[in-house]
Amino acid sequence: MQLVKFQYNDGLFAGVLTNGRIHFFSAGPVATITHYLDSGELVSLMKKTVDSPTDEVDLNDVKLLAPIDQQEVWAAGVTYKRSRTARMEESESAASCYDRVYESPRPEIFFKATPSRVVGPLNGLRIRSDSNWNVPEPEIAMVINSEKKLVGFTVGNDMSSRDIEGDNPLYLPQAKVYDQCCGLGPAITPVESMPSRKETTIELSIHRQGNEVYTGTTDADEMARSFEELLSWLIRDNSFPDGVIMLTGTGIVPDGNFGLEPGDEVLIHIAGIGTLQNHVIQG
Ligand code: DO4
Ligand code: MG
Repeated sequence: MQLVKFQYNDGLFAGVLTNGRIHFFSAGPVATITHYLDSGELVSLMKKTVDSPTDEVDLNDVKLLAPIDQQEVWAAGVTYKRSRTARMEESESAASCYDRVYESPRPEIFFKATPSRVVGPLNGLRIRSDSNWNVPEPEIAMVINSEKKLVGFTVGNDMSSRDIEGDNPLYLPQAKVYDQCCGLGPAITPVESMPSRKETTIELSIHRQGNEVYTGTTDADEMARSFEELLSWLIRDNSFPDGVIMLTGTGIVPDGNFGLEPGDEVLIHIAGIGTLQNHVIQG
């Protein structure tokens, strides 16, 4: 059972996805998910909805939307060895910063996106007009409610301009935050339904003109920090009245000079959640 936001005919709805069918919430058609994330009884509300005779619709007949209302999106960085190595290679001047932050008690945490900068499944993710080297970053995204409690997970794509970030670490916000810089979806899996960290595999594949031009894989167990640890740093002296989504860092960075091109299709699959697919557009 997963929580989804979707468009059906001309309306926006939230509901529960199970076995390829979406059940509208039993409270009647609602367009937001925050209430359910904040309820303290997400799984039982979802079960109640599936078990009650409410309207339902086939997954193939709707357009899934990014599972976000008014939440800010934040991100952690350099939480996997692969990210540390790649960052140290791309930025000679900041190599020691990346090396140190991987080992330090305090993680790297940065602001990633407002909801208007987030795109959902099958929508276009942007590469900046002033950048020549861009990669997707496939990341497990924690869904945290307004009580600062981790309630679920979704798939995140932390699009990054590596040439801008590599030029000077002070350019990080520009390499990370811009229109259509973040992908989220296709659904939220409640914490209780996620596989173990080792079984939470993360796969990235990139297709260009019908050919697979990149593929990579890792799993959540490769992450150097726990989800709880990242969350505890994020919420320190920070309130999130609408809840917050936190990307947990990438463990897959393509080698060498590989960069995205407009028209590429990016597929990120995370076990227990599903596949987030987006195409790439140039700003
Ligand atoms: O420090 C740069 C960003 C790191 C990041 O986004 C990641 O490791 O996923
Ligand atoms: Mg990242």
